[in-house]
Amino acid sequence: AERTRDQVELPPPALDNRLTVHSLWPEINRISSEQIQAAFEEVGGGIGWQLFAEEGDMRMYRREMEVDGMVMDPLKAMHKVRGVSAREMCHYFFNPRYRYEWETTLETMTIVEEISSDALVFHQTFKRIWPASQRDALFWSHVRASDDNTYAVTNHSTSNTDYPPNTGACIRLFVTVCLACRSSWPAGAAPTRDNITTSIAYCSTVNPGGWAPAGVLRAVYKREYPKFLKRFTGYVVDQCRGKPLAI
Ligand code: 16C
Repeated sequence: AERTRDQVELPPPALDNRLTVHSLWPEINRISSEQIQAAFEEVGGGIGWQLFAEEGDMRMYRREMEVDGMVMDPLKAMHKVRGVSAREMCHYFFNPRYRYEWETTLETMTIVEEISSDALVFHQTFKRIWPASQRDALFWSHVRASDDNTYAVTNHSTSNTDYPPNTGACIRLFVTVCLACRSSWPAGAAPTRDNITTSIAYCSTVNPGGWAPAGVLRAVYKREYPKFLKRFTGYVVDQCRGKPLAI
């Protein structure tokens, strides 16, 4: 029973019809496609990407960018994880049931709308970074299969009249995040936990939505992004141990 439940909730291999008739669909489709394509582009020859963290197979790059004195540095991270599939990675990233177990910046998470099995709208509040005000975010999240053995989750800020920005203690921030994963295994062999490798590309752009000291912000993300990616991938490997591989 345990196995059946888990399998049923894995990201669907094709789009859910309830999503494609929703008013957000054109935006969700366009932004997800753009993000997934950009995620797999190499940073090697790209202009302005600076490596700021490296550990094992993980590499993190950022581009320094300020708009009206606010730091909006785009981030791009690459990683390789053995023993789990792209679909499993995206399952744990997308499904809110697991979020508090790996997301350490979170204070609260509310599901604002269940659009379909592959799209949700979330309101989240984050831990406060001293001396800035606390932040919250409202974003849709969509998981999809793209190419062969490729799954991706895209998160992008949206609005909702029930959750107006900047009314309480929080300043609304704006986020575009994409976790794109591609699995591979030796040609001619069947995929197993022992021979599968998943390449991960994680891209994130956060607009802080209001003033926050640049130095503090850069110091925080240099510490928090590597911490997140190591913790999240380790979490998925732990969760999948002993379970049948889901491709
Ligand atoms: O992608 C991640 N998580 C997803 C599910 O939650 C989702 C979330 C996106 C929100 C990303 C913005 C996080 C802002 C956190 C601010 C508080 C940090 C507290 C630090 C502890 C004391 O897509 C994984 C997200 C990993 C986030 C790493 C931290 C990035 C900080 C960026 C700077 C934010 C500016 C805040 C202005 C005060």
